[in-house]
Amino acid sequence: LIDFMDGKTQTSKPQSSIASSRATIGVIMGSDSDLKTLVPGLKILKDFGIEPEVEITSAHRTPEYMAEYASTAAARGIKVIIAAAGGAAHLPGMAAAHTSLPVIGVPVKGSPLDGVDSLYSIVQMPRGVPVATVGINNSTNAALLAARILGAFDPAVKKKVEAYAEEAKDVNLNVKGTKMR
Ligand code: RP5
Repeated sequence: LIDFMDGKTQTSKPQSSIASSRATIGVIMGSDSDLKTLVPGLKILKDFGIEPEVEITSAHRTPEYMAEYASTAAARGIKVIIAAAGGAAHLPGMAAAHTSLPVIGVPVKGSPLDGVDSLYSIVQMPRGVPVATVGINNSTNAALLAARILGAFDPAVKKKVEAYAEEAKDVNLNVKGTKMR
């Protein structure tokens, strides 16, 4: 379990069983080194009042735990999974192979290939096993996309998504206005 706002992990060891929570979004990552990349997205979820379930589940180092996590997520009440990984980034795809929930992949920039390796690993899924892939390190868009999916069924979340977009519009107009002067 991760104290994500501090960007620190309490443990990176695989859990033998997954604690149940009332989370609707599962955020998983291949390593605790991915956590800092996810913090902007986690902050958005927090601002929206969405408490995610945050776990380290490596497709390579802890494959059984990764499979257990993904295959039991829907039964725990999770509606969307955000999965971040760098390098040979198999976690989002493997998670998608173990669940029918929507999976959003976040390619993490970390290797000498600057995240392009991760982007290609995540985006090039075989037909039939979709992963919605956001830009390299773009946990913000992953969180917003997850919130939009929840918002399609939850009017309170939809309102927050719309308010965020309105605020972004204002900020953008103000920035542009400043530049033009
Ligand atoms: C991937 O390998 C992880 O998602 C991480 O981005 C990358 C490097 O992991 P560490 O060596 O930093 O643990 O599986």
